[in-house]
Amino acid sequence: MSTTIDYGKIKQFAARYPKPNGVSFSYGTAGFRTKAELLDSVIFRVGILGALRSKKLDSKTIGVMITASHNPEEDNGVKLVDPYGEMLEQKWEIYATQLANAHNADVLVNVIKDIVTVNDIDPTKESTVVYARDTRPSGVRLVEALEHGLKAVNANLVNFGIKTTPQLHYVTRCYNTLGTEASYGEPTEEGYYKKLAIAYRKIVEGLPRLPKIKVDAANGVGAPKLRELAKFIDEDILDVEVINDDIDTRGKLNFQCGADFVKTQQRVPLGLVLPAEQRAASLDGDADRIVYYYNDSDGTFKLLDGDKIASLAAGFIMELIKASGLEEINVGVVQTAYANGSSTNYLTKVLGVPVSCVSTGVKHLHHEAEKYDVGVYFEANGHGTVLFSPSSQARIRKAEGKTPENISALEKLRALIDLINQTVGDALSDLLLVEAILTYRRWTPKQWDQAYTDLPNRLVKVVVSNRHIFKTTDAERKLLEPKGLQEKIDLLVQQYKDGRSFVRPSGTEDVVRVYAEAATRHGCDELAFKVAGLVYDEAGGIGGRPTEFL
Ligand code: NG1
Ligand code: ZN
Repeated sequence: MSTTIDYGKIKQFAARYPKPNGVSFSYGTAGFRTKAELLDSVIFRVGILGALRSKKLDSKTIGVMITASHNPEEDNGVKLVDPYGEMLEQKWEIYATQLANAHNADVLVNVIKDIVTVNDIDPTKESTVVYARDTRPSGVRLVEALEHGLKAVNANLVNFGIKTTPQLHYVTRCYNTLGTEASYGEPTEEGYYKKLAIAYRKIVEGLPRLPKIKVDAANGVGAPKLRELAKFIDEDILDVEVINDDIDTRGKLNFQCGADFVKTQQRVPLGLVLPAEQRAASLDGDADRIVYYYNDSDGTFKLLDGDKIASLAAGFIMELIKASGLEEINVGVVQTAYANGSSTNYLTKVLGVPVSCVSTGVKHLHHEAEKYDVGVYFEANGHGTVLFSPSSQARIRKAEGKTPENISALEKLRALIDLINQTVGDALSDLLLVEAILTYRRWTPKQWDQAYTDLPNRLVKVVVSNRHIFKTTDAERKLLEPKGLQEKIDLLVQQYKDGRSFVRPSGTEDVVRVYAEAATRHGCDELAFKVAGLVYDEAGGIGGRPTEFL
C-alpha cells in the first residue's frame, strides 16, 4: 500500500463527511467536545491530522481517544495524544481547529497542504495511529469516521477497542518506547494491569488489608476495566466492590454519579449506600479522574478531592525520599486556582513543599510538574498524577542505600514509579496509589481527612452571550477583560473573611465559571452568587440570572 498522500482520495472520502453548517469547532483543553451528532466530520479530520503528526514525528505512533469524559451521554469528543502519552503539542491544536472548520473538501485539502508545507512533512513517510473509545453508544459510529480519515491518508490503523483514556495514553507511550531503554511497558491492556498489580503488591505486601472500598464507576468504561484490574490483584491485598457498572442501559452514563457529580454536588452518587466512616471513591466516565469521600459519624458528607489526594501523595513521597537518603531529589506540587486555599496552605506551611499555580487544563499542570525532580499535580476535580523526571528515576534505580531504612524506602519508590501512570491522570492507578498509602499508614478516611479542613467553596456557571470576551491573567486568577469587572469582584471579596473568588471562561462548556471560597458556608455561597450576578449583569448574561442563593 502506498504511504503517500493522495489528495483525490481525501476528497472522495471527505464527501461523506460534510461539515455541519453554522457550527464552529475549537480544539480546547479537552480536545473537541460537543453533541455527538455534530462530530462525524470533526473526527474524520482528526484521523487525517493524527496521520500527519505521525509522518512529522518520523512515523512515531500517535494516539486518538474518543470520549467526552464526564459529559452527558449524548455528547462525545476526541483528543490526540503525542508519542510519549502527552497531550498534543499546542501549535498543532490550531491545525486541528483549522481542519475541523474547513467548510468543504477543497478548503480541507488546502489546509492539509499548508500543514504539510509549513511543517516540512515528508508525505511518503509511514504513519500509524492507535485509537480507542469509551462506552458511549455514539463511539461506534465515530470510530468508523476516524478510520475513514486514516484510510484517506493511507495510515496504519491500530484499533485498541474500548478503553479508559489513560489506557490509551499508556499504550501510545509503550508503542513508541518498545525495545528502548525508556521502555514503558507491554503495549497491551493486560500489560497495563500487570504493571500496576505487581507494583501495588510491592508496596502493601505483608501489611493488613484495608476494609472493602466501594467504587462508583459512573456507569462507564471504568467499571469493566476496574473489574479486570482487580483480577490481577489478589484479594488478600485489595477488596474492591464496583458499583454503578451499568454500561448497557441508555442514559445512565454519568447520570447522578461519577467523580464530577460527587465533586460538584458534594454528595454520594445514586446507588451507593455508605455507612459512617467507610471510604468510597468515584471515577468519571473515561476513568481519568477520581475523588474519595466518606460520611462522618454525624452523617456529614466529607469529600477527599484531588487536593487531598495531592497532599496525601506529596507527604508520602517526601517521607520516602528522606528515608531513602536521596534528599537532593526535590518534590513540588502543581495546582490550579480551583485548589482549596486550605490545601495550598497545608502544602506550603505544614509539608513545606513548593506549590505552583497554573491555568486550568491538564497540559499546563503536566508541563509545570516536569520542572521538578518529582512533580505531583492534581486538579481539585480529581485529575492528576505524579511525574518522576528521567534523572530522578535513574538516581532511584541506581541507589543502593546504606541502611535497611534506605533500602526499604528505595524499593517503595521504585514501585511507585511503576504504579503511577506517568503519561496522564489515571483513576485506576490513582486508586491504587491512595489505597497503597492508606494501607501503609493504616489510616481511615477520617485520619487522612485530618490533615486540613477545606474552606467552604462553591462553583457557579453563568451563561453569557459570548464567553470569549473574558480574558484572564495570573493563572486565571484575575480578569483583564471585560474592563473594570475585576475591580468590582475585588470589592465584593473584601467583604468576606478568607474570601477568594475568580471568574474564567470554561474551555469545555459554553459558560463562564465563577469560583468562590470563604471562611463560612453562608459567606461563600453569598459571595459566589453575588459575583455570578455581577458577571451576568455586566457581561451579557442570558437565560436566568443566577439567583439560587440570594
Ligand atoms: P473547564 O470547562 O475549562 O472549566 C473542565 C475542568 C478542568 C479540566 C477540563 C478538562 C473544572 C472547574 N474545570 O474545564 O479542570 O478537567 O474540564 O476535562 O473542574
Ligand atoms: Zn475524564
